[in-house]
Amino acid sequence: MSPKSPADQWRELAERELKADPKMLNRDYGNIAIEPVYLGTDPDAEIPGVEPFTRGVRATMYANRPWTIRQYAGFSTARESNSFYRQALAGGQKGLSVAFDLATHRGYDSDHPRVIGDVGKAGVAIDSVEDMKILFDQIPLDQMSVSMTMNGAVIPVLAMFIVAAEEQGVKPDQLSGTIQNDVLKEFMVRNTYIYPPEPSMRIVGDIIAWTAQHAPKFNSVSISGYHMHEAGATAVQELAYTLADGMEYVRAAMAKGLDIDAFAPRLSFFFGIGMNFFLEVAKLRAARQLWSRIMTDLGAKDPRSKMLRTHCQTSGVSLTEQDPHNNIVRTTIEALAATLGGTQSLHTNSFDEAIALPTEFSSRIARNTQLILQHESRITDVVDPLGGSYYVEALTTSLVEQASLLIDDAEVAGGMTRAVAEGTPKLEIEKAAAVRQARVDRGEDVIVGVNRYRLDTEAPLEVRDIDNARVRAEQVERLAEVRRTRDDSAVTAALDALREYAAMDEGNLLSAAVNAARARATLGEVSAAMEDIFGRYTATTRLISGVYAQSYADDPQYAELSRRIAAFKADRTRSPAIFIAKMGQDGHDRGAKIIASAFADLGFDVQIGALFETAAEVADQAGDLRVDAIGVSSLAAGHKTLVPALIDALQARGLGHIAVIVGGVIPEADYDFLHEAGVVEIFGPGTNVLEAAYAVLGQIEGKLTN
Ligand code: 2CP
Repeated sequence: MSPKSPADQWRELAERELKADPKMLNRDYGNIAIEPVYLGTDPDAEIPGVEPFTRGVRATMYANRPWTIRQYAGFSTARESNSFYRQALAGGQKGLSVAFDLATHRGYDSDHPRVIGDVGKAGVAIDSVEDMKILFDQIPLDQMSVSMTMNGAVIPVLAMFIVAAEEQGVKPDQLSGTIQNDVLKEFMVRNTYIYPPEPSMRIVGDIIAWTAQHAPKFNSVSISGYHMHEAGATAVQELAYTLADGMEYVRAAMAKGLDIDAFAPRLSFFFGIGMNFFLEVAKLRAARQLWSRIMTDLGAKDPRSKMLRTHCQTSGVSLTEQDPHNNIVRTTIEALAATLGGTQSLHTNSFDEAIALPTEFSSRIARNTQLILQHESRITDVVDPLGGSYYVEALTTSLVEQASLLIDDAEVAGGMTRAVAEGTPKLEIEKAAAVRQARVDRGEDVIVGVNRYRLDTEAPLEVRDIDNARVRAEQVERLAEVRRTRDDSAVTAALDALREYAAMDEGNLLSAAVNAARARATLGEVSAAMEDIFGRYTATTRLISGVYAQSYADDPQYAELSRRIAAFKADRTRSPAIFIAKMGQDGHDRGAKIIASAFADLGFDVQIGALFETAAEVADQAGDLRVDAIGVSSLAAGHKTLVPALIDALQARGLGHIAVIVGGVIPEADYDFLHEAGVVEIFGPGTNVLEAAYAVLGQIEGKLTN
């Protein structure tokens, strides 16, 4: 019997997916007939829906079912987020994706003193099942697929979701959706970990085991390269470290005695999509090819275990504060790359997201970007339309080769848990980020409206502002109500059981947390019970050096600034000293790291603080270190609460002479407020590092001569 032709193989698969004649997918553009797939003439050519899935995990892809429009959103209270979700669903969104605030991510209830600036700011505040029920009010959880971006406090959040569904009458096996649950990249780039790497890996394994048994339609992990991309990773690094993380989760689950094919079909992925159009298309194709091979090597037999299904998000770092409507164009290009790359689900950024949380207007445009691609552009008519392009295929092969080498390195180093604990991938990504920043600052990489074609004056942009004090007051009140009306002895018993599971290293932590959530234990209490046993992780901060000095070796402005700093040092027998601070639960540290290493290369004496500090802690350290300036990096909207608190703390310690500088995502509408509070310089996104260094030196010299 002769082997089946590619066309026959494809038709057989397509019939199964469609449950009908695939000819119904044939379309025409007038006299031009369009087939649902183009397979070429090579009998060995790859077929969509067939291992290694380079051309897509489904034979019919979008010609049968387009990707899920899944916008990541959440802010303020559960009630306000719920109303936003329902509006978005009415406007054409297909799946939900919940953004939690940073207090929730880091396992703190809204009334905890460390989270004063964070409650409700960069996501929705969730303290108990009662909040979770409000979040999904009138959203039937047996029908809506819900993604939740949660890693640190993943156990209480998933437990509360399960109980909220239960109280809607929905059983776990009816739930569809995804939990991010990808802790390794938290240690590398995203920083919303709570516990040290090893117990964190146990949590990942327990969730995979629980969902495989009780919630088989729920995706147990969203193995994420997105945050590496955002932190400045190259496409090869993003691919390699993400897939290597995936291998680690597979091994962790297998170590629990699970059969690989029992859980692997519900591992999912998440990539960032930037502006290098064809490279990004090839990245998704390479990811699928690599994963299929990796899973075969790890022993998977079921083809579904080898399918890399992914969500994508257009790149946040590619958005600019300057001339922000250009971001609509950038997002469209990136969305096109994600979909031509074959993503299953997509978030398109709103044009104002470099500055603040999206408004209703900007989120509508972002959603419509996808609706227009699905309904008007006709890109969904044909499966993998770029397959067979000489260029795209060559890029795919190169990415596969390069990423394989890096994966091998991680394996030789003992796997990603160890590599992450040692900090090597993090440092490599930071190096790549610094190189990229230097290229932008020098104008070698052009960014329209930022380092070229910049407007003289920018029109003001209306942005969403969250009244953090109001949200916090509401949350604190509801927490008090929950604590008043529950049976405390049931809560204590459930938390003791959880602690025991944690200590014994047996029993499933999620199942214990579900009991605690039913009893109305709060998120902070569930999290703290595990912290009692596991401890809380503190990262050590390491700085790269030399990247800026090297990139600017021939730059006269750089040389001039270095000279001025050397003169400062000669005059005062010390260097100008700056402390780079991250306050609140905002773990975005790419900008802080870039500034710290660039300033250090220039000759500043740079100290970088730990993540998650309070204003008082920063003031104490700045005093002890006798710095001239503090550079506050703020990317999670806490600046209006935390910066005035820092200035008060400095004054109270007699340190009012220290210049306070703020950088990061600061809406221009807040500049006056911050200046009035005493801030001397503000650097928004897109600031040239060299210009910032000149300004800071000027401020320090000014303070010292006055
Ligand atoms: C799909 N289906 C098809 C076809 N295409 N059936 C027949 N023919 C086709 N052509 C079926 C699928 O098999 C599936 O059913 C169902 O339709 C849904 O499709 P899907 O492709 O699985 O899409 P999905 O349900 O949307 O799931 C996509 C992912 C999932 C990627 C697998 O993990 C996901 O939604 N992830 C989203 C993650 C997310 O939103 N993250 C937010 C990050 P079955 O299921 O029965 O097979 S924002 C984070 C921020 C930035 C942060 O982290 O800080």
